Amino acid sequence: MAKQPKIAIVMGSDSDFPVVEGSIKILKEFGVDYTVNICSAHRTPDKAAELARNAEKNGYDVIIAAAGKAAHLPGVLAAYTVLPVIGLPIKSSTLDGLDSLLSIVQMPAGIPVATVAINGSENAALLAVQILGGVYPELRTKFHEYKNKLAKQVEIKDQKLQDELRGK
Ligand code: RP5
Repeated sequence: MAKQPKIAIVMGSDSDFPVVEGSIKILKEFGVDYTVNICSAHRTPDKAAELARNAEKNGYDVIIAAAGKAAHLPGVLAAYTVLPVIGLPIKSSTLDGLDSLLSIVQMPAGIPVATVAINGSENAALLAVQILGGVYPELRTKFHEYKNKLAKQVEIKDQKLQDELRGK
């Protein structure tokens, strides 16, 4: 059987899960297989290294890494794998997620992490699907459909607004 697309979602803490659920929703919508694990760059550094080292061998195509505060998880995973890593900065309580964003986005040359917006979990999954679309044509087709659906939703909203403005 041909290899199926698979995404590893890794989060630094269970407290990140409410945000990560946005990624899960998108992956379900696209029918992409995924796993979700808690793994901290600071509290379980060996596990983080092992997970990233084995990700390719375990059939993953892309890693989404969610982390908050001094958010080193995406960068650490990227250090141990050649798979693309998408960093999802979690909004923290004290600095509104700016700490997470800057910790993830400012990677040194050679070890990229594709960083999405603070709490941008839908976009993290969408970007992962787009990357997979380069390898799995059926996902590219689904992405065309997804964008068409988005555009239609905007058109419906615009029509509704025009109707309201005309007092219909
Ligand atoms: C990070 O520290 C986690 O990704 C989380 O966003 C943040 C706080 O973790 P907890 O103290 O809630 O476990 O490593």
